[in-house]
Amino acid sequence: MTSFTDITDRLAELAIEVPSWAYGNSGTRFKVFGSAGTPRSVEEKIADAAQVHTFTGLAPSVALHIPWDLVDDYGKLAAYAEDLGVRLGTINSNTFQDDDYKLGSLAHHDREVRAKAIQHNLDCIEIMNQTGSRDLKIWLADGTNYPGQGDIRSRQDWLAESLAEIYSQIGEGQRLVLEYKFFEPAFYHTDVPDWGSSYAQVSALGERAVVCLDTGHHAPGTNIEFIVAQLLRLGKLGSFDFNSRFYADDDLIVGAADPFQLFRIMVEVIRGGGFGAGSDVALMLDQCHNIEAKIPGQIRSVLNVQEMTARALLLDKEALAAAQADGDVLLANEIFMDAFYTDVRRDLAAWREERGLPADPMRAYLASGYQEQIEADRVGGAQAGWN
Ligand code: PSV
Ligand code: MN
Repeated sequence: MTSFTDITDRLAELAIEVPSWAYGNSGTRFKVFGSAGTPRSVEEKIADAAQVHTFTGLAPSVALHIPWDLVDDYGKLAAYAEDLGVRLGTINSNTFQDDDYKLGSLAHHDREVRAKAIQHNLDCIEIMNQTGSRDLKIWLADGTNYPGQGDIRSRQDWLAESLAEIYSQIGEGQRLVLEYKFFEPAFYHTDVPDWGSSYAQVSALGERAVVCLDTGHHAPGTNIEFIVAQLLRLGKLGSFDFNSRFYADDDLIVGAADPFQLFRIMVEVIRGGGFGAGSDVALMLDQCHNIEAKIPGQIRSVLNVQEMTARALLLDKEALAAAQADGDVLLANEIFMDAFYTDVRRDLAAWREERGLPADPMRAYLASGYQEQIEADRVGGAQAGWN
């Protein structure tokens, strides 16, 4: 049996990257609701992200999205973040918001549009050089809506060429991370729809190109933990974009829709060496809070990941391996479920207190006065959002 005291050191290795866009007004294709205290600048987004780390100790870095997080001086921004106790993480490029990208970006049929999208990614690498970020994350809205609309095979070749140009500028300690999504905004075909397509593209590039798995980007019923196991086996799982989905790319709080799925994913992450200090797998959130409070929404998210990680660490691997070797189907399942059903909340509260963190980060944040302060201070100006 594995007990909570056996896993405390490993738990301390958990680090989750939060997305800058979770603090701004973002969310759905429909109404994006404003809220009091929403950041008006990149600095204010980072200040909010730093609160999540202060109260949980779980979120030491913030991912940026370019151009949403454009500033003149990234060295200064990195220093500002450091003063608040966090660092700048993954740089997400964005080739889906300009009119030029209507029919695609890196996989577009027109070389000029591809060149523009490539240049944007090279600009992002320049930002990474200034922020000290390791990862350039590329997600493409590229695809088509109607059969016959585009040459789906040539688009793979164009995409490969574009990615190779970007990859040639990826520095020694940097990585190109390619995210996949099976539909939306393109509805007939997507140029990087699934892990296999992403894997094929990044494998052709080289060692420092890896796959990003966004949990919301799969068809209902997909066995995501199998994909995790497979990519870890192949050494190509670069990062996660964690969120919850009921239907499609819902961008809800991770662990909210299906905590059991999050548990199963974390079991495979740990099993495959993707967790902890020695691992290169980045655990990021990619969420939007449209109706819920944003900072508490992020706090709840990282706590959910922590809870399911603790349960996954509690899995009695030896007993499970023995039951599997015996072909004991029901015992193996029982051992697996025992770990999932273990309520770790009280142990985690005590574990936090031992480390000088609040036992209940949600309540501690709400009592801190930060929310009231930003609601009073941030009146006027344009609230940050998708643009
Ligand atoms: C696309 O749906 C995505 O998951 C990508 O990661 C983007 O960078 C992010 O959402 C924000 O639009
Ligand atoms: Mn994503």
